[in-house]
Amino acid sequence: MEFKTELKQRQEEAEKIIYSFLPKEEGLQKTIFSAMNYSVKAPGKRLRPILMRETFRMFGGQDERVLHSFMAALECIHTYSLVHDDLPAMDNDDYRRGRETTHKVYGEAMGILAGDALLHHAFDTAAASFAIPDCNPVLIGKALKILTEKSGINGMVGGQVVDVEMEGKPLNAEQLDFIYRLKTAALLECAMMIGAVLAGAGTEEVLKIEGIARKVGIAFQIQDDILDQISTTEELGKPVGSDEKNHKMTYVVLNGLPKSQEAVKRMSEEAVAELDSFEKDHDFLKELILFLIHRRK
Ligand code: GRG
Repeated sequence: MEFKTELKQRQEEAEKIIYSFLPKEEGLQKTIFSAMNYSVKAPGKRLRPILMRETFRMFGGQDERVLHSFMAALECIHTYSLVHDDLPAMDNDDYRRGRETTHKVYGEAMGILAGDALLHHAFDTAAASFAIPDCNPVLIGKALKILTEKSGINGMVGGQVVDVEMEGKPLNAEQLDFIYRLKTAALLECAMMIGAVLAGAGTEEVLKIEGIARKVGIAFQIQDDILDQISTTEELGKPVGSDEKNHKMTYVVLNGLPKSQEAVKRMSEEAVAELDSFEKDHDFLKELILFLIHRRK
């Protein structure tokens, strides 16, 4: 099957799984359920759940029931971060994934609450997997720890804090690397590490996967910066030139476009070479990482 057809199929499968964990829009608080579902159902790439599932498969994972809970949980956390990132107090963006942002549709207070609700829903969804018959509670515990760490103060939130604090200030390469590693790469590390853990991979293997995902994540953020400069709002589904508007120092500002494009390619290829060294079946995962080098949205 052609890669793009296969990717679309996996995105559809991921969406079906994720949507099955979303709340019903009923009850007196139904506005929050509706805002959560609006945010998650906006057409995203579903990269993190797909990476999780592909890594799970690479390590020979079979029973996907627990995995599905974590795929949904991670997409809820990612979505909450986007909803909060778009708020007036942060990037103040009106469009995301080709639609009006959550706070534009539901108001700022409900935007904040929808992000909060998605974060809680994520952990509720992941923790509920302990009740799956014949599950392995030790592996679920390990996966929960990764989910918490990578999304929290030593992961995504920590990176966002430094990003916000450093706005309009000059940054050196080391500081920028710190922000990219925490703000963006941490959730990709989370995806691939949980996939590996739930499939029963060993500690050394999970550590190696973390390093691989870090490279993919940093390359992904640099490509995000590149697209913010060279793409269009129509193609991206969100405003371009947002980094300049927010006086953000990015890899592209620091190193220029050609060097940034080179870095995306180099890091992605290094990640793929390290994946190859596992000598496990990972054809789609490999193609996906290489596809991200040239992604247009
Ligand atoms: C705690 C108040 C509070 C806010 C948290 C942590 C945070 C806000 C924001 C995270 C920072 C962020 C948005 C990082 C950028 C990462 C990135 C490139 C996101 C876009 O990911 P894609 O392209 O999005 O996978 P789609 O829409 O395809 O899912």
